[in-house]
Amino acid sequence: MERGRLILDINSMPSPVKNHLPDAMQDLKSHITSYAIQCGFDLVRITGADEFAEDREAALARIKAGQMDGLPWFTESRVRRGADPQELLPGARSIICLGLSYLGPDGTEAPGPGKGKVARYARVKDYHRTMKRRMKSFVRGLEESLETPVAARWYVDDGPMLDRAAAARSGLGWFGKSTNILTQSHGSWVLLGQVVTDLELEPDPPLKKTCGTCVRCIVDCPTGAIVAPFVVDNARCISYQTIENRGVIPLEMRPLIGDWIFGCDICQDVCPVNRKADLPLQPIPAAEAVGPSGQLDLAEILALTEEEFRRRFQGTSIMRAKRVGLQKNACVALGNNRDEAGVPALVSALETVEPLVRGHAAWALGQIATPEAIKSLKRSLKSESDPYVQEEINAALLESRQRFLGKEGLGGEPELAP
Ligand code: B12
Ligand code: SF4
Ligand code: SF4
Repeated sequence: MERGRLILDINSMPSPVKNHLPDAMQDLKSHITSYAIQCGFDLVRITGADEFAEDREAALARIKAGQMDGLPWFTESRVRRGADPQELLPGARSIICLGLSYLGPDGTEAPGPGKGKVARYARVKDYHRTMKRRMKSFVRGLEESLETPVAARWYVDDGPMLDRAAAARSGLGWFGKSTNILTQSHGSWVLLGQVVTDLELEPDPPLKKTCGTCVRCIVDCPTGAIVAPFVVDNARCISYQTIENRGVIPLEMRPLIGDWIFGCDICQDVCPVNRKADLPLQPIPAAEAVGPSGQLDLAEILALTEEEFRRRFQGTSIMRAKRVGLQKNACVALGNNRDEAGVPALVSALETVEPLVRGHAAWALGQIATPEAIKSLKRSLKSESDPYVQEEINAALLESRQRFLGKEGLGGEPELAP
């Protein structure tokens, strides 16, 4: 897109804007707000283009404390750049902060047997694409209505911008203790984007709202990831472990992950502000491969080839975890379900090419600990050559022995053929 500068001179303004202008800035702002809603956003607020100094310091402190460990791309230089809108768009004057709700009518029901749960935001089509498309047509439409090029850059999640900091300063919402941005109308079920522009717009004030004395999210987070109000330790968060972690899920985290196989919504599901959340006006289309209740069949996930995985999840946020990640998560969920019906799928997973999937399948079999599960672990130990997987199998056998003894009293180990 051609970039330019808009000089806000009322006399030179095009008639569509000038005509209904008692006050130029106010009118331009309401034009922008209503047009953003028309382009498919639920919330629109404006903030200035000055630095996010406090947020930068908070983010740098989080990195230093090791609380962003595991995200190698979340670097100090990225934070410094993202916290300074002038770095993102030289000459920036305003940031148009946008919120798009992804709340669906179906929600929190516990998955049936053999099923794993996907966080709500991934039950709709990849929001990056939807929001960027809507933002692009928003900026193009603005240029047309203002009859001048508008210098603008837009961000959703994957850019250096501190999305929540911009949303909070613009009054789009306020920081909840879970670190999620809460909004009055849509709760925290909003995805955030920003258009950084050289348009001079009147900033909105931040909201005066806070969480008050509530600590529900901190208490109910199963992993203790919200280590203090407004501080999430990335590595303890189920969302990180099931989406971003490219390696082994730490042993101590696995039982805490429950049946989440992509993301986690617990700190949002328990939040009282979310009880009154409105549904979106123009919803993001559903991700049919996931379904509105976000329940996926774990055995089916384990059986997917690379090509089948792509075909099924292309265009959804699930792609972020990659096939191996999703299969690793499916193993953990099956292990936590302790559902004997999951054993055949896990036994097949013990033979897959990827050591990470084999290792997590071994762990799950050790949790289920039926004679068939133990037998398959013993059998695969004989042929396994990867030291990491061998370690997982040995640990699983130890665990399964303890579980079996727990189940059967002191009756000894099951009779197992080698
Ligand atoms: C890295 C990241 C993650 C990481 C780390 C999360 C984290 N809390 O930092 C992981 C993978 C765990 C993650 C998980 C999730 N994420 Co995420 N994630 C991001 C990303 C890319 C960067 C976040 C970041 O800058 N973190 C750094 C820390 C320092 O920032 P922060 O936690 O917001 O901390 C601020 C406050 O604590 C505040 N602060 C500090 N002290 C104090 C004190 C007081 C009194 C106050 C008021 C504030 C305050 O200052 C800090 C800096 O602004 C953003 C997109 C982006 N580009 O911004 C999405 C983003 C934050 N994620 C998002 C979502 C939807 C999620 C999940 C809900 C997904 C899911 N269902 O699984 C979970 C929620 C988990 C949680 N409780 O945070 C949305 C959040 C939307 C919203 N309404 O808030 C974002 C904005 C993406 C988007 N564009 O919509 N995410
Ligand atoms: S997303 Fe889940 S694990 Fe992460 S902070 Fe929220 S409740 Fe805790
Ligand atoms: S659960 Fe309570 S403390 Fe946590 S974000 Fe919601 S209102 Fe704030």
